[in-house]
Amino acid sequence: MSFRSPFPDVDIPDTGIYDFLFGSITDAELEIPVFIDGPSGQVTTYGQLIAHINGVAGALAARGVKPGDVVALHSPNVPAFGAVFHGILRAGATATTINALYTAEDIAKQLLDSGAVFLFTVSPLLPQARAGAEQAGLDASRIVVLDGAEGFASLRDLLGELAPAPRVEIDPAEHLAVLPYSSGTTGRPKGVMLTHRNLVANVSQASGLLGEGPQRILAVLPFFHIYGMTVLLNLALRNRSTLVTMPRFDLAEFLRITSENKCTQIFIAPPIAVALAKHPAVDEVDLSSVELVFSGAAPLDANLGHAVEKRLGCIVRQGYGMSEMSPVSQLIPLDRDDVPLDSVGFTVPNMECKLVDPASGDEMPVPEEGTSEPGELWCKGPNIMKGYLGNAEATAETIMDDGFLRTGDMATVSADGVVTIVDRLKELIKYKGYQVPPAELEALLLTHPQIADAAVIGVIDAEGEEVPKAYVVAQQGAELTADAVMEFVAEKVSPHKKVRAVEFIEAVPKSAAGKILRKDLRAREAEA
Ligand code: AYL
Repeated sequence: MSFRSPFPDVDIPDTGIYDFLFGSITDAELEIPVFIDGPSGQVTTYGQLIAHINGVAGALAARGVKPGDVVALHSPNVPAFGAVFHGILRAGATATTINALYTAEDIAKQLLDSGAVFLFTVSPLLPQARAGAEQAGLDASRIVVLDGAEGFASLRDLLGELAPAPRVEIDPAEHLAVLPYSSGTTGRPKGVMLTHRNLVANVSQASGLLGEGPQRILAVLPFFHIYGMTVLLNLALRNRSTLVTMPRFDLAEFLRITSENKCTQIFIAPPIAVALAKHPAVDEVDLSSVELVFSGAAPLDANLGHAVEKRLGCIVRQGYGMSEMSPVSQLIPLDRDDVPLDSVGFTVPNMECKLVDPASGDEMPVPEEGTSEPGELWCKGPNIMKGYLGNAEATAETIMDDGFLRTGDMATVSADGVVTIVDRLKELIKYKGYQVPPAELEALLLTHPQIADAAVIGVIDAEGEEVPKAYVVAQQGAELTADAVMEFVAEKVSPHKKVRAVEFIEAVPKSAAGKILRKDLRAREAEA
């Protein structure tokens, strides 16, 4: 038995994302600030943004980039991100956004897998971007450094060419707009194929529930991740809101920038809620402008959320989703004070969901009163990805023939449609809201000469945060310490993927087919 969104369907315009966001912009709106660079205070207006988007699209077209090509964007949150991101899409190309924390190896993997023909980066990230491009065989002449660097084209160079944006035909339902990477329910990161329609749909589905624009929004969550891309960037652009960008999180800067710019909305992942609820520095700034703190990407503790509401005098809301759903499938609407904060609220319009018993594969009943038993959440709607790039097998395991996507998360639903995420079925680990695929760490651990076997799961540390933990089987006679294992990994991975706990075991529990029995490790953890 499935359940639909309790809200009426919304209209999803049949256009590309550029026309959707800017097609009906008025002269007055062109003067509105779209970006304020947090650290410097520099302002970009909607008019300037649109000119830059078209300039980037023209410069890419002049360099031979055509519809169907993939262009990589590797940058923290700076105002230029918006111009380049939408410039790539305006040229008919597909943007693959690369995590700004990535190592050269991670960058090379994504460039190769996506087949990117150009790479946009920023000067502080140039060393790893260059090394990654070299490993992937991407020539240095195909790297653009937004803020400029000796020997590389800059954004200013591209815009100076004044090349007109090309005329491209976009079939919204087929044309790939973005290719973020996600490990999904199992394995290594895969390219998530999101079409123009997926992006237009998800902004349309979420916007009615997130209040009226325009707002002044603190944009510290990265635009390269789907949360920042849809819920911050595109939703704000659609509402003619102003985004105050921060390239990295630093509590003092975050508080100063929020306060000085009188931000009305802050989008965060749960670790920032901890700081907002507990850190003494919060009392030293005036945050009275803040009306909403919105948390997503990992479970928010309800008490923590209420502590933030009380301390800031604002409302706290939560959303849930996945890169594969563009990403939002559930959220707590701004105007609903009656929805428990440990739930993820209601299914967004135009979506249908069901709970499936993971043991039997049977669909579970939706209760007429009270709350259901937990089941795996499956979702269907216009925001569901087209599939994983070049991976029909993983696509088929994730999207069923009838269009439902398996989330790999366990949820309950109440009679009035409130969804609560209660557990994670899939192997994915979330560290501060970032994805950590255990398969990647396990493969890396196995390259250590003194490690015979290894398995990685997420565990909750003393601060209540999920962290990657490795169970390691040492080679016979090896003298291996937990610190040595953690150091070995730390040298080779992006900071969010570090192994933060190690336990030595006799053997990794495995099924007859050789699959790691993560649930046995979780049970072992629960007993400890
Ligand atoms: P990905 N509670 C519990 N788990 C969550 C939540 C939440 N509120 N949000 C995301 N997850 C987990 O692709 C869950 O396991 O996208 C899910 O399958 O990086 C996985 O993260 C997806 O990870 C919003 C705001 C969605 C943000 C997002 C983030 C999407 C993160 C909707 O309104």
